[in-house]
Parts: sequence; structure tokens; C-alpha cells
Amino acid sequence: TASQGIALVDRDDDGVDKAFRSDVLAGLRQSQKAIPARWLYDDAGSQLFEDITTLEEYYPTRAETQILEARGPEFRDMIGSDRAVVEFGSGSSVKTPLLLKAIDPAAYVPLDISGDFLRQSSAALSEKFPGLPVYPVEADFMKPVTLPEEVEPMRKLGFFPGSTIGNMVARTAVDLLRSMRATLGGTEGERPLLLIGMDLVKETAVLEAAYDDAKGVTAEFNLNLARRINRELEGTIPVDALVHRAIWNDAYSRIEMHLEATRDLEFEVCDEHFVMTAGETIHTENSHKFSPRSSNLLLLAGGWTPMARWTDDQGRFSVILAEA
Ligand code: AVJ
Repeated sequence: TASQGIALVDRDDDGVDKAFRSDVLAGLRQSQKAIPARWLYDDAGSQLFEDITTLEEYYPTRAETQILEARGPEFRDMIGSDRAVVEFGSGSSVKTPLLLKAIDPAAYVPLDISGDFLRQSSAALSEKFPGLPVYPVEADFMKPVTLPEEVEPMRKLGFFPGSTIGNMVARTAVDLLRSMRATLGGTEGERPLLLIGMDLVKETAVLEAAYDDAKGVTAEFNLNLARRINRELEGTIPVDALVHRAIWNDAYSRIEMHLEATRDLEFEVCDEHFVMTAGETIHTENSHKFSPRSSNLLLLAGGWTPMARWTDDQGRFSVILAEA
């Protein structure tokens, strides 16, 4: 595609990521300070997230992996082997090989905004599946993406595991689902399919523990955002004066991560002055949790008709197959 080989990050003369700077400054000017969750995932943040997935309290990765392991034959029956699997956000995880092993698809097309990450995970997958054509595409999948012409004639299966959809507010999630439809194309008789992971509502204590683990790895993941701001945006945030909070917002059916000021404090970011009073927070992430009904409603609003759903043996997490 046109974007292949071209870095998608727009930097100023000092090497500062312009979108990061404008998101942070705009977010810190709000009365409820808030920074989009995507900025949690620099190299250190991505590594910390990988560590989170192995924690006792963090059940989603294990629950979804169990579903993908157990349901392979059903996936193969419903999806077939003639499709190209298009993964939104190329996983370094074990989930992708599980799906590829189960359905033995015609091609694999990982989409990712980070070219480095994309090349690494594509190389690892090609080694694991020597006969599988792999066509990595460096792209922002929040918008419709033009796929390589080799896969154009094939029917598509979109794959979006991890309940990443849960990080978006409903309006953004619907926009993404519609973009996915556009990316995957298809006609009346050639409808694309989507296999999507969506985490389920459960006991508040279980949810809050999953996002505030005893070892403090999730706290480090959250605090890393403040460190990243200090590092990349000439920030003077007193990180020692912030604490990690994971709060269940029942009205919005989501876990919220915040960084809370333990005292009145002041700091600069890119020469702009900010103040926080004790107890005030910076909202850093939403992780929406779904019921079977709310997940169906969201998918339908985004142009997808649910066809089948699976949960792990403890009913914690769901994987849904939907048709455009
Ligand atoms: C990768 C976005 C699905 O919301 O569960 C884990 C991120 N944040 N612990 C999630 C996350 C804190 C995770 N997602």
C-alpha cells in the first residue's frame, strides 16, 4: 500500500511526536484531566502490558486463550480454510497461532501502526507457518485500510482479540467496527466475518483486582505514562506524588485507570504550567466490560450481525463470530 515503508508518526524538528504532544496538552487542560490510552504503549509500556498478561489477577488473556484453544474445530467449521485472516493490531501473543492452526487460512494479513513491531511478529509467524502467505501492512486501522492486491480476491475474516474494543467509548468503537467492514470489503454473497474478543461484566472485586494487581505491575504500567511525558515532552511531573487507581464505573460499565495526586502539586509540560490539587486525577484508560446483550448491540450498531458466541469455562470472557 501507499504507506508501506513510510513511518506513520509525525515528528517535529526536535523529534517530538506531534500527536502525543497535542493529546497530552489538550488532555491536561481539561477540568477532568484525561490522556488517551494509546499513549500507554511505548516500548516500556508494551513490555509492562506483556507482564500484566501473566499476572494471577489478570484473567482476560488466559480466559480468551482457553476459548481459542478449545473451539478450534468449531471455528474451522464455521469459517472454513479459504479466507484471508486480517488481524487488527498484529499480536506478539500466542492467540494468533492458535487461530491460524485451527482454521489453516489462505493468507494472513497483520495490520499495525508500528512497522518495527509488525516486521518482528510477521517474521516469527512465517517461521511457525512456513506455507502461509503473510502480507503485513503498516497502517492505522482506525480508518479503512487498502489491503494488498494478492488478498483482494479472497474472502476475509477480521480478527480482533484481547477486548481491545473495550478501550474505546461507544462512538469510537462503532466507528472502528464500520471501518473494519470497509477494510474487509465483500459483496452480498461474499460477506466478511469478524472474530472479536469482548470481556464480560463480573464481580467488582475481581475486575478491580485485575487492574490493580498485588505486585504493582499495572501501577507501573500506568505511572509509565507520566514518566514518558517527562521524558519526551520536557515534563516535570512529580511521579512520586501520583498513585495508580483502578475504579469500576458501574453506570458506564467500565474499569477506569487514573493517576491520582497524593498532594497539591504543580508541573510543566512543554513549557506549559499545570496544577493538581490533592485527590485530583488524570484519567488514563477505560476498559469497558460487556453483557451478551450489550456486546450484540455494539456489534449491530457497527454493522455486524453476531452469529455465534463462546465463553471460557468460568464465563469470564467472550469470543464472538459476526457477519457483515
Ligand atoms: C489490552 C486494552 C485489552 O483493557 O484489559 C490491562 C489493557 N490496562 N491492564 C485491558 C490493560 C490495564 C487491556 N487491553
